[in-house]
Amino acid sequence: MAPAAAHRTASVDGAVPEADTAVYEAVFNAAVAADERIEPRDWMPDAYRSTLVRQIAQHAHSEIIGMQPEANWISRAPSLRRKAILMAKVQDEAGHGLYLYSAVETLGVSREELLDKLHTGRQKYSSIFNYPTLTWADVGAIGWLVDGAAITNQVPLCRCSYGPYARAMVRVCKEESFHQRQGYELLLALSQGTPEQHAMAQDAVDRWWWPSLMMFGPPDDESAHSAQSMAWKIKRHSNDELRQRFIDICVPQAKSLNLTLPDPDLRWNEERGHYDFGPIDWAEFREVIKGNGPCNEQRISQRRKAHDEGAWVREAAAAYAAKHNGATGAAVEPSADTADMNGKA
Ligand code: BYC
Repeated sequence: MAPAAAHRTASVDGAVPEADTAVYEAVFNAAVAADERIEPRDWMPDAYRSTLVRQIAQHAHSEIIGMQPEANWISRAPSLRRKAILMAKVQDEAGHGLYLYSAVETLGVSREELLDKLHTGRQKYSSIFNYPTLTWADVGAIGWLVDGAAITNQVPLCRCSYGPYARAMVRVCKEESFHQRQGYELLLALSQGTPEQHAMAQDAVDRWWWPSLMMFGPPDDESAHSAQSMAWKIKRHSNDELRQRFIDICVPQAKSLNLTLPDPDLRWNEERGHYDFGPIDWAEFREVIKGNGPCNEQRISQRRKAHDEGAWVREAAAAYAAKHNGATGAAVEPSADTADMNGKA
């Protein structure tokens, strides 16, 4: 067997003979350089693993915390059609959380541990979800701007070097694309409606614009993890590159919506081939990620409550799984009383 293939896969517990570590590392680096995917059973440096756990966990937490601001409007959606669309969107976010928690589990961390870290503030979630949804137009602004920013950030993650994360991103991006369009369409309807509706849409965009730009993370010269994550091809572009790409996409879309963006410095720069934009309030960003945003406390206490109230579902699912798998994990025949639930006669 060629050295590359022989030194790609670690033993089941991830251990390799110490003397071989340098060889395994060289094989890992060569695989990353060749744009090959790293898979769960492959040897990987501890720091690569912990960087992935940090980023994917933060991403998963963002998806499930992100359900809250929009779920706030399900009961007050202005029509049955809007309610059905919003419910589907919020359910999609729960699904994204599940794909992403599964991706982190392939790195050897249990879901219980991840949720505990979220609930105790030891892992972060996106700053954007600490802002309140004050009017119905906020649902549109979140779809257009927040999901739009998410797509801009996540499309390159479909090419992330870690296989399970990259594959989860493919489906997430398809669904985010629908979310972004529903937000745009909702804002367009408001913008073309009564003067009050137009004003409501404008107010929502004014409030969500700057926090959406902060979603991409701190400026490159303050981004602690970007250089290493890009070298490992976890991230394919820097925070500032993606932020600029998003701004360039949004400016013409805002014009088509007949809405303005709340930045007097926004103007096309012929030389750069990009829009220039005004300063971002990084002090606000730092406060929000420290836990002092408008809704941080509310989001975490709501999450803990949902988790506690869901305990009986987890217990029932575990009991059901144990009944079918047996204590050893071996497959057992379903008993008569649950056979119908398996679709077996
Ligand atoms: N919010 O070195 P940096 C969604 C932290 S869900 C909070 O640049 P990195 C949606 C960062 O963690 C959208 N914290 O970090 C859901 C680090 O702190 P630690 C979520 C942030 O990882 C429902 C420190 O700042 N998307 O779209 O290289 C409904 C230094 O940052 C933020 C993802 O999670 C922030 N905005 O780059 C609708 C995408 N930014 O960990 C929509 C995946 C930075 O050292 N994640 N920090 O304590 C990424 O692409 C990258 O993690 C980031 C940050 C670009 C976000």
